[in-house]
This record gives sequence, structure tokens and C-alpha cells, in this order.
Amino acid sequence: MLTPLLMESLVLNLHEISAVKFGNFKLKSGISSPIYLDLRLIISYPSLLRQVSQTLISSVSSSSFDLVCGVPYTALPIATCVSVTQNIPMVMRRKEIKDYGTAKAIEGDFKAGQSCLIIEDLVTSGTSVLETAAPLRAAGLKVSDAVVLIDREQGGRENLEENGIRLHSIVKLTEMVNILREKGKLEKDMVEVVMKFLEENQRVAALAKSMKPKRVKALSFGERAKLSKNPTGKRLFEIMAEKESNLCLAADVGTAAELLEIAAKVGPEICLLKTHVDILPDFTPDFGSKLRMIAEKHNFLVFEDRKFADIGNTVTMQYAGGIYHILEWADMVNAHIISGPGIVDGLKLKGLPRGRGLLLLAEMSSAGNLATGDYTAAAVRVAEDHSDFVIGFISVNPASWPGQPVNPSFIHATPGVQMVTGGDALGQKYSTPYSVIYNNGSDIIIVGRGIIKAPNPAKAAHEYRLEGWKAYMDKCT
Ligand code: 5BU
Repeated sequence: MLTPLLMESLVLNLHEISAVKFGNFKLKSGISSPIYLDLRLIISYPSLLRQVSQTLISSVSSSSFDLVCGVPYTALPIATCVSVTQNIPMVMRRKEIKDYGTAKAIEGDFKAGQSCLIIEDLVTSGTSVLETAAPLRAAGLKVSDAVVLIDREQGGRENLEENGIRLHSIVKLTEMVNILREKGKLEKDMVEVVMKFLEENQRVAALAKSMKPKRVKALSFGERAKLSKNPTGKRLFEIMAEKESNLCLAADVGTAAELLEIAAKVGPEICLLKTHVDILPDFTPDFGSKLRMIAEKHNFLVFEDRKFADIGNTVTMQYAGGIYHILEWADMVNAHIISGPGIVDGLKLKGLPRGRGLLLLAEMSSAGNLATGDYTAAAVRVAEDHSDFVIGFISVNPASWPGQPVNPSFIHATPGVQMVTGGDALGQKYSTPYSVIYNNGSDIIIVGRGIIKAPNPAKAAHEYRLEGWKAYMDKCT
């Protein structure tokens, strides 16, 4: 605990450098606020930066953490200062991944199992702390505490608590305002305006929390396996439960040889392997049987991301014939519904007698795509009419679909997943494993470059599996 004198000195120093301002400010969220905090200014005052970092670390027991990590960007210099003065190694979370070749979500040297303290300047709802906690946890680090300079008291503490993170705050915003009032730094009229604003904001946060629909416990994959009418759908649920994996590898590598190699390496971590067979220059007719041997050994299914889109008669030939004979080796394929339900009838004609399954593209991950609203709803209707063959959907945010939840026998698989949010240069959009599974209501994370471009794909797959599985377990409890 900070002594009243130390807290007072800290607050006055922050006020002195105009890191706390009073007036009428338009916040990023659009609302007008009589108070504005700009803690980025601290870096221009080294003695204050030292005071802030010492105060922060003394409010938690520094010896119990192996590492510290600042939330980018404002808290990075604070965390650096803590690291240097306390001799605790630091790690850094990348806010965006630019170069997929060398990209790592967490920079620095660390070992799985080490404990990491998160350092932040200001907490409102706690979202930014959670965004940093997710990749740290995914990398195997233990995150149980976060320390913050100022708590705006708008639900952050409770939100973090729900996610297993204890929040230590140095000053609450109301305490800060009280100190400044007592020290004559605030006009009486302004005190009233500020206090009213803070009270209202706390009320709004509490109301939003109380209005949040009560979460319904999700059915387990094991229970859903019993509901599936299709053998491949049933098997996929069973594999997910057996292997504790809801990870699909998008194996978009350069050659068939590389694909088979990565399938063997990553096989133990995945429930599903997704191919684009038409990108493999060295495809040979025995590719399918070789891949299936690896799939059987490691107990995963094979999904050819063929995205059929033609009329029923044509897709029967594309599915079973041509060079690739997809029907022979892919447990499941997917299709657009742009051409109408006849496409499902066509694929079913070939696939159902072989026990294969189909995913319909209800949504897509890329920016500006047209699979939204009525199109998504139409995909659900087509699936319901063919639930012996359609096993689920390519979905992005099924929790937001009208008329939720759809029949739990359907599986939702979501592409566009990496440990940090962002995108690539060609329209791909990324969400984190936890948000895809827990917040957006999907079942399977489909990860490509996040794994195949990692320095150690098997290790990266392991981390994605743990993160995806944790989100699923949280939904089921
Ligand atoms: P990435 O490297 O994780 O971005 O790869 C994503 C994979 O998922 C890639 O094979 C795409 O073809 C595939 N994908 C997608 O990204 N978005 C979609 O909406 C659909 C498939 Br459908």
C-alpha cells in the first residue's frame, strides 16, 4: 500500500506536468469528458518516470514474478524502468505483426511456466490488459497479476478478475480528484462536474454489466458428437474431445512434400488439416493416400478448402474427378451457396455414400466480403435442409447471427486467426484464438501463417491448441 503522502506527491507531480487535465475533452469513444489523462508525457520527466515505476513495483511483491511485460505503448517505458531497476527480465508483446517470416507475438527470452506481471498505465474496462495477457498465456507464461497506475473504476477490475487476473492499482481516479481538490488544484465547480461524470460512468459500466445476457453454458464436443447426423461430423467432434484440440492447420505450404512433412510434425496438436491441393506443384496421385496415412497415425481429419461454387452437375465432376480426386482423400470439403442449394445436392450425391461431410461458407474472414446478413441466414437454412451431409459452417462471428444459437450439431470453423489482431496486405483480417472461440461462438480455429511461418511450427501449433482449448473450456463451465 502506498502511504497517503507518497500518493499525494505522485498525483501532484502528474498534475504538474499536465498528465491530468480538466476542461471539456472529446474522448476517442466520442463522449465528452471533463477529465483527460495523458500518461505518455511521463517519459519527458525521468525523475517522475522513476517514481511511477518504483511505486508500481512496490505495490506488488516483485520477487514473485519472473518477468514483466508492459502493455504497448504507453506502459513500455514504465515496464523497462521497472525491469532495469528491479533486475527483472522483460518481455514485449508485439502490437502488430508486420513480417510474417520472423513474426513472433512475444519478443524476448523466456520459458513456458514462468510468471509474468503485466504493467499498464491506465485501466478502464481492462480490455488492453487482456489483449496482452492472451498472447503471453498462449506462449505458456503464467499471468495472474497486473499493476496499473490509475484505475478509472469503470469495470476493469471485475473484468480482469473474471479472467483470472488480480488488478493492483496505485490510484483510483476518484482518489486522484479528491487529492487535487484538497490541494486547491481544482475549482469547486469543476470538482462537482468531474465527480458527477465519474459517478455516471461507473453507473453506466455497472448497468452494462448487469444487462449483459447471462451466458449459457456451451454443450461439450462429446455431447454434440451424439447429435451429429453425419459420420464425419460425429468423428470430428469425437477427435476434438479425445485430443483436446479445436485447432485446424491451414497447410498452405509451397509443395506437397513440405505439406506431408508439416502434417507429420504438427499432427499431434490438430483435429483437422486443411489443404489447398491446387497450390501444390509436385502433386502426384498418391498424395491423398500419403496424407491419409499421416492423418490416421495422428488421428486428425482432412479438409480440402476447395470452395466449390458451380451448379450441382458440375461440382459432382469437380469433386470426384479431374486430377485431384478430392472425394478419395478429403474427409470434408466446403462450398459457397451462391449457386443455390443444388450445389449441396450435387456434392452430397458423391460424398454421402462415402460418409464425407460438407461445410458451407456462411461468412468469410476477408475485408469487404459479401457473405453477410441474408446470405449468412440463407446458408443456415440450406444446412438445416441437408443436415445429413452438411456438418457445419465457415463462420466468423456465429454468436452474432440472428436467431442464435443454430443447431449445436453443426460445427463452426473460423479462419483469420493469429495470436494478435491485425491483417495482411491483401485483405485478410485476424482475430485471436480466445476471441474467436469464447466471444464469437466458434468451435474450431483455422490457423495458417501463424503456425507455418513460425520458427518452430510444432511449438506454435501447441500454443494455438492450448489457447483455443482454454477458450472452449471456459465456454463449457
Ligand atoms: P492464414 O495464413 O492463417 O491467413 O490462412 C488462412 C487460411 O484460411 C487460408 O488457407 C485461406 O484460404 C483460408 N480462408 C480464409 O482465410 N478466409 C476465409 O474466409 C476462408 C478460408 Br472460407
